[in-house]
Amino acid sequence: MKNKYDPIEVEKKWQSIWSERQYFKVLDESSRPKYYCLEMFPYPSGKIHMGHVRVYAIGDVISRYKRLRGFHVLHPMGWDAFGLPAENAAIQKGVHPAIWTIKNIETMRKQLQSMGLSYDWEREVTTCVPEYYRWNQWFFIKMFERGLAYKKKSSVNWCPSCATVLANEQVEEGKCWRCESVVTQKELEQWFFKITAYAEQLLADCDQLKNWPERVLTMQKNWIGKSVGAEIEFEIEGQNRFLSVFTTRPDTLYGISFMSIAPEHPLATVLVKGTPYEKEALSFIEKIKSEDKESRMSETGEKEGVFTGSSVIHPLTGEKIPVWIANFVLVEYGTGAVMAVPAHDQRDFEFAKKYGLPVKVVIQSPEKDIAAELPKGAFVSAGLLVNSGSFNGLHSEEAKGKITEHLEKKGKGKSKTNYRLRDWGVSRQRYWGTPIPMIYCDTCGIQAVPETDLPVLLPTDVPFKGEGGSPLAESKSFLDVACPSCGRPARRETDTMDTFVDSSWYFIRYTSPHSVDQPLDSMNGKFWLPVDQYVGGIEHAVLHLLYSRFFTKVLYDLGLVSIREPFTNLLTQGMVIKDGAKMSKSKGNVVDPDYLIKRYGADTSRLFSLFAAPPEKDLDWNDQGVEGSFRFLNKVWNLFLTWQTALAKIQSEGKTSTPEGKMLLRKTHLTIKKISEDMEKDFHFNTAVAALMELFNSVTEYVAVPAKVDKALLKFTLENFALLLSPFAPHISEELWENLGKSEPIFAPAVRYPWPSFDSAELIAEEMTIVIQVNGKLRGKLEIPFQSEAEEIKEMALHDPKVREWIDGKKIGKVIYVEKKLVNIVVH
Ligand code: ANZ
Ligand code: ZN
Repeated sequence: MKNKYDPIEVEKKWQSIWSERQYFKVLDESSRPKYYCLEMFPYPSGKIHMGHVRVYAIGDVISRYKRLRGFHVLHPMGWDAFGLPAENAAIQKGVHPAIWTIKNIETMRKQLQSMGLSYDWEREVTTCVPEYYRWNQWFFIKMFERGLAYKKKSSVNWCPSCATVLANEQVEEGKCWRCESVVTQKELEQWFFKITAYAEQLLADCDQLKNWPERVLTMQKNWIGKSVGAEIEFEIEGQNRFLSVFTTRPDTLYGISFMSIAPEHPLATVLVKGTPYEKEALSFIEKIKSEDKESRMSETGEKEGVFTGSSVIHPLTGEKIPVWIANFVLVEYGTGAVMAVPAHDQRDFEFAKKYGLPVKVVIQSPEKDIAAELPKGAFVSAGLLVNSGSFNGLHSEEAKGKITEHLEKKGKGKSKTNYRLRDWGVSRQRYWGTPIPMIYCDTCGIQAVPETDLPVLLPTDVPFKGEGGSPLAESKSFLDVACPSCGRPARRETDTMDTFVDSSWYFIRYTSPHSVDQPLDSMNGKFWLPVDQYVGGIEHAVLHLLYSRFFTKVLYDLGLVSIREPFTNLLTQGMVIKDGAKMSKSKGNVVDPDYLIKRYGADTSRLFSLFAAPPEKDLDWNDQGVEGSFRFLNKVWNLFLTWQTALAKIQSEGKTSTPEGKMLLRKTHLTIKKISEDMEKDFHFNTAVAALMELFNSVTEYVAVPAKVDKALLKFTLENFALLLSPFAPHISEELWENLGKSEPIFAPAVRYPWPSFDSAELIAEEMTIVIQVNGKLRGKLEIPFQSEAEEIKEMALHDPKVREWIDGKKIGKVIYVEKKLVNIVVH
């Protein structure tokens, strides 16, 4: 062991040993229990940042710990390699996206390797290579065949000056990122995945995800947004047509004072036709259509509308109800039309106030007079029905069912469940993504590319101008193809897939990364899936995690996997914060991991990021903290160094005779217990590291008088120390371990499972004697376990029968406990 801790040297040494001996290469079979630990793979932007260091350190601790516990651990890494930045770089700098991406991957792979992460690099998956994306295409075709991939018109962001479709990320405050023209909406035929067909399963199976953060489950459930209610038909006056609405409050049916429909509703233009309101209404429709949906829907947004000039007939009372067009009604949700009940819905209330429409109370609160409260706003809670004909007096909940039943009998309505979830639009008018494997033939229509012709390769002869439509349409060699049915000239689809498709199944591909003729080997899938522990950012709480769940269910139905849920446990790590803000280039508060690793080493960087906060909380960066972790590892190094020679020939032993030795032994077992528990439960790595630091302090105290040291015990303690430290700071731990005379490294994939176990007998230390005094006079004694807590000891003292004779009937004042010595009870 060198005299001075040199992390660079130690880390280089152990990284090459691990990799030369292929310690982390993992076979697809084992007699041991499997454990699949996965961190979300990165986009190859070119450089890792502290967020990466954090998430990959977390995943590595878990993987290494599980390995030491005897699990057969799959811990892979790859690249989410398609996407916009590569294409933007091509437009701006003229580098081909493939070259840019591969170069970035190479840099980032080196950076990750310098962190000493225990990946099986032979399983590396890169999504932008044909060997991977051909399976995206294959899944697409399978889904197309089952009606799960389909085409429909939908609006996209359009820059009129670049004449190009823009991704949402390319729209900055409503303007084009390149030319700053105002972005408009354009209707295009686009491909969709029918995720809505799985809405109910995706919702119901949330119950199985017991080890997902509640917050993520709530976001998923809200995103799916199940609403139970009724669809009700309203006859349009004077026409032989019906306007259908979706409502979650059929109990308020008697409180309708108008109808509101979306500007995009197909009946909107029909209803205004020939009425005096036609002109005003049509210009309103045009105006609203161009507005941003989010602000239209927001609670605080201004409610606006126009009267159509038409009315519908109330299905139960026969009253005439005016129909309005309103900006806050969305055409995609429900039926795109709403029965407005201003007394009991806040948006309808604001709308009614603004346009002077009537407000009718039909739900009465048992506590207060709703009519009197109305000026404050709508009464949206449940209550008892009033002004509702034969339904008066019923409670809202009961009335919902009764009224729906009644409407159903009359053929005017039925119960209905709606989901907020929309189908997943996967078409992108971009180059750097998976080509959608479809062909258009004038004679035969839309055809899937025959499976034998996969992959449909991305052409290389495409100019990157950032103008015009889909870049793929510029490549004649790509575009022209023979129709697979009739052989006549046909055209290829030029859209590419949303890159979320790539990341929806990469965790499955890791089980069979080299499979050539199928997306995965089913035996491997059976062995490894599901992922036991997934680690990633909360920003993926909805899209990525929902799409992955959807893909898993589709693949299950295709008979490709035997799991219905991909991730058993989910850990969402917090952000890395500095000076009160998330680290980012624009804030100028970034800490460069490369610098950190060169200056302090990977072990210090890992240790700090694990120690500074529990994984799921934000981590506040501070440079002193890094220094502190570095100093700690230095002290550890020096202690081992000091004892190296003295311990060289000693056989370690977990028992001893001196009281000091016993205390240290107990501390060691307590630390093993504490850290093992922290690892198993909620991954409290920060407290685990703190416990290690405490153990270190105990060792330092113990060796302060070298003559009294029991060397066999010290060796035992140091061995355990190195093992306990190893998931967090693996390189230095291997070095310390080796210097204790161990020939086999800690992480050798061994038959032994080196994680230490604690001896509960050692935890129950010998008893200690505590003297009990009452007002300073000796009145009793306690023989109690050594590690009893202060509160517990005071309680026992107060209940001791001998002591009770002196304190019963008196007023008890202070109870003072002097550590491990005495309790003094003050009575008056
Ligand atoms: C009458 C009513 C009375 C409503 C009342 C609410 C309270 P969720 O829970 O989100 O499903 N709604 C229906 N379709 C809509 C659309 N396309 N755009 C905007 N709003 C729409 O909400 C369902 C409720 O939202 C429905 O129930 C409808 O208003 C409105 F006291 O109908 B309700
Ligand atoms: Zn054809």
